[in-house]
Amino acid sequence: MMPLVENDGQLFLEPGFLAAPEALALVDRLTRDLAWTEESIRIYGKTVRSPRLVCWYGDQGAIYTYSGIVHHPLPWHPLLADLRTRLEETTGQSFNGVLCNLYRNGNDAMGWHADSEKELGPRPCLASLSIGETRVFRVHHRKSGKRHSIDLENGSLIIMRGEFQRYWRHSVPRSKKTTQPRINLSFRHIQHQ
Ligand SMILES: O=C(O)CCC(=O)C(=O)O
Repeated sequence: MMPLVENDGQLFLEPGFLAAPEALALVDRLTRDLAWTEESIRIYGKTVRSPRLVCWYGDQGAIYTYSGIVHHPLPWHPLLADLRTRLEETTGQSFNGVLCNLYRNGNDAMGWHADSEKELGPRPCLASLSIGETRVFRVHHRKSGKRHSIDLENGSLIIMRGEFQRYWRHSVPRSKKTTQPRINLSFRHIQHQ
């Protein structure tokens, strides 16, 4: 795996974690099978539609609150369960939930944030798999201002771990030229409190 960030947390990239045909077949199946939801979020006192579809699958009890909404896990879809096993073997970490994001086209996006909810613990390891259309993943160091832009291609895997969520923020900007969908599956471990 290629280290792209090595200070104040780590970010690793493996571009071909899934072979392209498998990854594209997964986009089709998961687009049809998963319980995609459009959520509303409050920004500066206004309620707006979140610019992507989401769902949360996981072990019973892996309850995750993000964007101010409590998410109870849906039971594992067999394809997500299979990916979890493969990612646990690759990373040596255990995951009890997966946040699924569907970017329907280039108008869907994710704003700057860190995955720093308290139930992920202080130094979470996240395994984040991208399938479908290539999108840019940006990272930005809160103190030094250092930035990286990474093309996340169909089948690519990134691992974020250590202090990464504390020091770095990340985003997926809108992309005018993108018309095709992309799914991101980020496997996480909810600590029970
Ligand atoms: O789509 C991506 O690659 C990033 C998703 C993300 O930042 C998140 O789910 O917190």
